[in-house]
Amino acid sequence: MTKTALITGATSGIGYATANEFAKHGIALILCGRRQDRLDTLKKDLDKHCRVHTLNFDIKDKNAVFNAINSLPEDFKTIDILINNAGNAHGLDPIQDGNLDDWDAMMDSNVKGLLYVSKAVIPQMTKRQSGHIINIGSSAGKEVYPNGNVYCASKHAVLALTEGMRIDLNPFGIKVGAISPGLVETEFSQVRFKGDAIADNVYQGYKALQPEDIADIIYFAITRPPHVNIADLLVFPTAQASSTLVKKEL
Ligand code: 8X3
Repeated sequence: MTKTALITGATSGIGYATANEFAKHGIALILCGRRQDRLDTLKKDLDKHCRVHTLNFDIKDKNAVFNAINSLPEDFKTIDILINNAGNAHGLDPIQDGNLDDWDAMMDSNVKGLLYVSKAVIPQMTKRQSGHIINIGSSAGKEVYPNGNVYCASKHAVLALTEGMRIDLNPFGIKVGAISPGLVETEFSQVRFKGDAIADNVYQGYKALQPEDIADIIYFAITRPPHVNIADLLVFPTAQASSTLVKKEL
């Protein structure tokens, strides 16, 4: 039977690439994002491959999350796969200079938003005793780097929550895992540096991961046999050895 996947942050980057990858394989899609125009375009593009429903909300807004997910039409109500992808970095400052709004934005989306969406979806999975949750972590969830402080903390929290979910949902046969990418060339750095030209340097001088590389891995993870769960996967571009070591040719 065709599966249904809900993807947060589907309008760009890894979420967008994952939506396209899943669509190729006919998976029914619930695409969530803050930008209605992008959701509309995506729906138009993917409609020919699979059933698509869009939900326009900000995962930071608790009520909006529950209203949107509770409003799903009957034929999209059963969510087999949840991809908790939405999240961002804001700023790259030493802790003593950190901006409170940046901190709030990261904790509210990367940690609390992920929790709200999970809370809205998990009850139907426990009821059916099936489901698959993939949280998009980061290499920043595995190690802390200079000025990464709060972003790294938020991604460490994502990995802790992944473990917590896997433990608590174990009796229900629900798969839970995390995919943790290093440097992926997306709007990520534009957002982190608030449009500053410095963002352009992040992906220069080496071949960064592309969003499609991660989408490919996510599709691999969701297509393993029922007894196989990809619990935790760290993915770097070949040029990257750690958060602070990248072999660049400039
Ligand atoms: C994105 C990777 O190195 O910018 O999560 O933290 S990094």
